[in-house]
Amino acid sequence: MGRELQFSRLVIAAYRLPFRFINYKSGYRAVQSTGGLVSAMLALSESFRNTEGSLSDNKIVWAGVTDSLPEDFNSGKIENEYFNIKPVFLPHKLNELYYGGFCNDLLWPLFHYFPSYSVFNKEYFSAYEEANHRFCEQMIKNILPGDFIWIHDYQLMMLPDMIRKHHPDATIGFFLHIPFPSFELFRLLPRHWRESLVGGMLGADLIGFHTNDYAQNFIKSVKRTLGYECKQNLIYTPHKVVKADVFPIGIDYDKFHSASLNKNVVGEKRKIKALLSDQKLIFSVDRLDYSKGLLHRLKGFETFLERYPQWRTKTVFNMVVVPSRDNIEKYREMKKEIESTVGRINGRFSTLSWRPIVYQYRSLSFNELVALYDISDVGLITPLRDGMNLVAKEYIASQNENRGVLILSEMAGAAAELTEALVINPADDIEVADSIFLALEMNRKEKNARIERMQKRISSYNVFTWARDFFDQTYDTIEGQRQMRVRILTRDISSLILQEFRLSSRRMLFLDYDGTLVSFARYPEQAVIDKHTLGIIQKLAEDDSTEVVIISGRTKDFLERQFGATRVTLVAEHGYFIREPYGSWLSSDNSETSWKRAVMPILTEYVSRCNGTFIEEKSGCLAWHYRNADVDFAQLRLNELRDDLSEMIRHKADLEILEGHKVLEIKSNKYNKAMVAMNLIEKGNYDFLLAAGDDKADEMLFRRLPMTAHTIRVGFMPSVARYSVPDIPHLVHFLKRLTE
Ligand code: GDG
Repeated sequence: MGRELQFSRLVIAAYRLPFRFINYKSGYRAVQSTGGLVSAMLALSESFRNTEGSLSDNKIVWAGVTDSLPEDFNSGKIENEYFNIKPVFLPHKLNELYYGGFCNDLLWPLFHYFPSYSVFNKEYFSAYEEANHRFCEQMIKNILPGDFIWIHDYQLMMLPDMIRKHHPDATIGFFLHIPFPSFELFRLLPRHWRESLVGGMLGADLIGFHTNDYAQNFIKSVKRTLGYECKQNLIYTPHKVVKADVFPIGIDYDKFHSASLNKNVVGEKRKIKALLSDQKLIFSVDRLDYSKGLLHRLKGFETFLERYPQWRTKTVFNMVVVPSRDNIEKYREMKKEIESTVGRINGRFSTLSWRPIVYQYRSLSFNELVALYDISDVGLITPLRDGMNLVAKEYIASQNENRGVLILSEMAGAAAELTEALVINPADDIEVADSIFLALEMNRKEKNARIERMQKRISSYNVFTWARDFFDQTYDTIEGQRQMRVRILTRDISSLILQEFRLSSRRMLFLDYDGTLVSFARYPEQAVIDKHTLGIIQKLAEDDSTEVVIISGRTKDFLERQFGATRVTLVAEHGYFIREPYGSWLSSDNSETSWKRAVMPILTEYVSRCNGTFIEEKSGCLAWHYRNADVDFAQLRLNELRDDLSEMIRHKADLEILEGHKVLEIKSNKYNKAMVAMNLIEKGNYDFLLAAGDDKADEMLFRRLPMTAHTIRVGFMPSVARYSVPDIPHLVHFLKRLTE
């Protein structure tokens, strides 16, 4: 099963514990809970017990909330053969505001696309933060080196970063079990909440989602909320690279597949068959929740009875609803509405000997559940939104007689994998009705072929492969971070560079301006150098044996205003103009710039086609800035503009496109930063060279400099530089050390 486990213990944080504590007369007893995550982890823990080697403890350590555990319960050790429990006590009021409030009154409906059900309450957010803190306290008391920390779901989105602050080198994975919504929904949250949730998740090394859509929605929210650079599924935070990837949760396939042959299940099946006579059985089971589309499903079934009267009396729909949250008004109302709809449909179509819907509000035993999965002719699983939906996978796994047809909502994460199901829109009652008809009429050969294909998929990517895939990807991400960290300009490395700097007799420093010495601003003229940084540059440049070169894409007038009074060499417009210390500006390129007349209308067109963008005209170049435009829309227009310009440039061999941070420039290709720098270096006999920069133009310079040069990239993006620093303050701090 893939690579060896790399951790010595698995430590889980999830809202719900894998036990419930029940107060019997004889005292409290821990009773194993069921449900998606617990079943998955139980299966995993069982597999650990059979794993030889690497694990120091094959019990899973699990932190979760409890409010029913009595104070005098021996909280030092709560464990069974699978789990070692670390309870997180939340006072009732706090839990109400946190779990009942922020989690289930706000995040649950919002992330399931029911924004009108969402309640935005400041107290909820404070409680969420507080509860995540309490989890953090419990976790940091228990974490050991070598642990794999796996945080689960929407109740704990702030926890990864909280733990990271205490344990910077911990291995942390986060998995979201529900959908991550489109940014248009996520942005309904107040800005600070958004930043806290997304920033909190980014404390993990790997963030897992069920589908690519959810992962992409998350990445977009990161870009829009925190402005971090993202390339494919990698997110470049100031401190490390985090991966957002897709891990569709699996089930313990063999458990379901073999259970349907077990004699107790066979007994259950026989009982059901006896009740049905020759009728076909349609089956559904869900928790009571508005996301499950229960009322829409009933409407679909009613439409089926209307449109296909030949099937009346020959089908029974067994709808099982598992009690959940029915202390909440909205759920109670929904339950009433379901019951009255069932009553109405039964009243409308029943005969003396036949009732179309058998509705049950209760939970089923495992044997009953598997028997119903296997015996039913149709599995009708039609949530309006669902992160994954394990019932759909369990239904397929339990098919032994290969007689069932799965009708599955396209809004369930499972639809991305179970493509041989009849995939429907749950809100379209006619489509639901027609699919039921199709399923009932489907020939055996086709049913078998569909089931077999789906069984192949879910038996190979089961809950174990899912977890192993998640662990492996986390370690791969950490390996990637490590490779970058080798290059981080640590204090030790900078001390060595400093020593070399002091021992050298002629030095040249190339410093880019925007993104290297000064942060980006909405408009270029607003990004002026601060006194502190300028003071450091002045101090460095005072020394006759050090040449400081400010090498930038900025105009000469702008650089003159910032550094006019400083003894530095200025290179403007990527090398179009050069000014030696206190000298006058010289142009390195005298070629004509009439091409600007042809390019300008194209850029103007793109300004009007993409709101927030603007043109900057310089002497030898034109720049299209898109910093202030919508990120994704600008990316679309950027791709089009690049194509348009490339087409034009093909006929003008001496032009090139240069891409920087949120800017695209067109200039002559007869000069660039690297060429200018090499010319300057050739003029002197330098024994110390250093260059710092943050974008593609600087990369060209890094590549051309001799191997002995110290090259530093600002920000953790892939780079040819020898070292990197996370941000501008780190670089400025390093430069300051050179002056000391
Ligand atoms: C989250 C996401 C995602 C249900 N009724 C009975 C019963 N069940 C078991 C099923 C299944 C589980 O509960 C429900 O599966 P879900 O997929 O709905 O999982 P949740 O934990 O509710 O929700 C969801 C999941 O996490 C996993 O990532 O798929 O989208 O919302 O295993 O078998 N089991 C028994 N009797 C019942 O009556 N024995």
